Amino acid sequence: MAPSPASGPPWLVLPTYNEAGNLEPLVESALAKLPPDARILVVDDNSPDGTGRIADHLAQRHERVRVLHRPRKEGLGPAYIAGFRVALESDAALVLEMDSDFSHDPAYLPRLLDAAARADLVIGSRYVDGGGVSDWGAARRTISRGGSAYARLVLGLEVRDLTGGFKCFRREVLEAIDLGTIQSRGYAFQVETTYRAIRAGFRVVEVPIVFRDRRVGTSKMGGAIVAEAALRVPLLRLGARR
Ligand SMILES: Nc1nc2c(ncn2[C@@H]2O[C@H](COP(=O)(O)OP(=O)(O)OP(=O)(O)O)[C@@H](O)[C@H]2O)c(=O)[nH]1
Ligand SMILES: [Mg+2]
Repeated sequence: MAPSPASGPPWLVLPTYNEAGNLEPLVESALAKLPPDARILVVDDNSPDGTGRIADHLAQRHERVRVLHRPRKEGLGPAYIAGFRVALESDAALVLEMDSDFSHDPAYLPRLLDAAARADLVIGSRYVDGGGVSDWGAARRTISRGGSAYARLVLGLEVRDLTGGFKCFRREVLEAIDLGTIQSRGYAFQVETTYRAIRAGFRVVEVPIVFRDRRVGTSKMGGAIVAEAALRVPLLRLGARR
């Protein structure tokens, strides 16, 4: 493995599928919150609503914005892995991930970056003091909280928010966790990356965030994604035993 640069810019990876109404204000807002050398990489899976074209316009306007176009929707996991690879092939020292629908407020980006000075993986967490969820009804809250508690129990972890997708990885973590063998596509992807990082001995810190409902557009969350997470979590545990 090539030696890692001791320093380099942060890269923010934004997965998009039909986020035409969110992407431009989100990118502008993130650019304003990130340090001047940061890069943003939009990973679009050929969104039918033209999100990919909006991303291309943003890349023309801002030198700091790049776009990775993928041919078809394959889920969050494969999109993130492809984006992480581009950031690692470049000069990223830190790789941030967040949803592209304003559920994750770009105002928290500096908080995640600050915490990365004392951790290898920072998680923007709904389930630590000061964190929370606004807008959600009882059913969605229960699924999310229950999902994190279930994964924590099965995997024997102390992390409170295992399914959230607002995270900052130090380059060394992504280099160590063997991205090529990750098969999770939905929420399970978030659980799997954190589990692998902890098993590899990296230090994880949670910082509080308040999660809001998406600003516009429709959710891609569904029963299949929840079922995948429920089934994959015990498989992760079994895989680690072997
Ligand atoms: N590139 C890519 N992005 C995806 C895919 N599925 C979801 N996303 C993006 O991943 C982020 C999270 O997906 P959401 O649909 O918001 O799912 P969610 O946040 O679990 O559900 P809501 O809370 O209802 O919004 C959003 O930015 C989506 O556009 C995919 O298959 N490919
Ligand atoms: Mg969302």
